[in-house]
Amino acid sequence: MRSWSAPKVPRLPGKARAPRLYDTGARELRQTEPGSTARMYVCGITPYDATHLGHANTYLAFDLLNRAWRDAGHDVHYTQNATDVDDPLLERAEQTGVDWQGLAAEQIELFRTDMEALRILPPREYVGVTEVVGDVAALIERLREKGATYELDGDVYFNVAAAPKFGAVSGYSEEEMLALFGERGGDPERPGKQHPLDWLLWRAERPGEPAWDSAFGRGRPGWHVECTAIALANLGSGFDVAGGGSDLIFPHHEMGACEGHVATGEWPFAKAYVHAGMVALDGEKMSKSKGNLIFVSKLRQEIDPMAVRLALLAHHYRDDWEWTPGQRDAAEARLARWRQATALPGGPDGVALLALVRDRVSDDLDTPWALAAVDAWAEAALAGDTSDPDAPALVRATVDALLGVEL
Ligand code: 5CA
Ligand code: ZN
Repeated sequence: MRSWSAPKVPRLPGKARAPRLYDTGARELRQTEPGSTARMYVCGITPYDATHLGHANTYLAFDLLNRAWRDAGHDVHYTQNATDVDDPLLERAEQTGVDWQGLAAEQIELFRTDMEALRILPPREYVGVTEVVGDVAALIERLREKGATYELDGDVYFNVAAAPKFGAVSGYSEEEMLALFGERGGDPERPGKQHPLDWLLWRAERPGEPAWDSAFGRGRPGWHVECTAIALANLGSGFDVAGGGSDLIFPHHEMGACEGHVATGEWPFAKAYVHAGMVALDGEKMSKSKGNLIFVSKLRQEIDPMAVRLALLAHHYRDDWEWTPGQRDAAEARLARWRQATALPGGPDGVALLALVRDRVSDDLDTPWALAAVDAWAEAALAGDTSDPDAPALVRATVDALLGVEL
């Protein structure tokens, strides 16, 4: 389906090194080593409610990576899905008496508008699952041919015993896995399964639910396999980064990695698994199911979208944090200060600031420090150091290209 429109990214003088990132699977910081084209898959929204600050925080993290890779001279092939058929979407449509396809289309459109306002670079392929059900079914067929699946009352399951790398992404104990699987859309207690952690690949048609024809009868794809199929079709296996929020470490990315491995025989499915922290409100993770949300669409009507971006950038992408109104005031004040400083006829050394921001961003996307460096530059400029007449333009370009903030 249609992606969204791309903001212009200024080219900066010189070249950065490719960033190093915390890889959840390796459990340490690792240098990314993309080829001339870096390949990235980021899990997209389940479109049943508007984009909240938690989503924005996650997509912003991978936007920073996208920008850092480009600054290091790489092209970036970025793919994202939208889970436009799944239980929570169908449930919400049913509760509110609206058509599920209409609800998904409307929320995806709102998401695009939010992403554009936040100047998030668009994916090359933005793929709704309903567009590629045939590809997903073909992948399940491959898994079946490898002997990794079984049927239970018409549903098709992945047999965890067929996945030699199971556990490699999260490193969680079986006890932790069982608890999280139950909380995050899994069915550890369903009778008849061969193992409680076996996961659904294909759900047979239930009355009133959307369904597609397949070699396993009419039904719809399970969650994890959609992302595996979309990533494989567009990026191939061994792509550079699979990303999402930390709530996707298990089961989603664990199970997806195993599907990719078993289907292709190649490991790793993604070279690095990278996860953004969770944004909370009133002490709990922001989530559509709990309803404790700050919507991007609402916030950006109240404050400049660049202040929304700055509020998010003030946190390290891997940290869990809680939204408070004070952060919005601080971000607005920072934006105003930066705009004021870059409107001056000169400032302190702009080349030095570019080097600092590049250095911080390429070190696991350390935006709090990058922001502090720009703050110090702006303060010095406002205090009267206007020695470098080229600095304001270069600082604007730096902040735009690397942090996505248009001053
Ligand atoms: N459609 C699936 C991924 S295939 C999904 O998780 N959709 S979602 O709408 O629930 O979340 C979209 C993205 O936002 C995911 O990467 C998720 O990890 C992230 N996310 C969800 N809630 C938060 C939160 N409170 N803070 C940070 N990121 C979040
Ligand atoms: Zn996903």
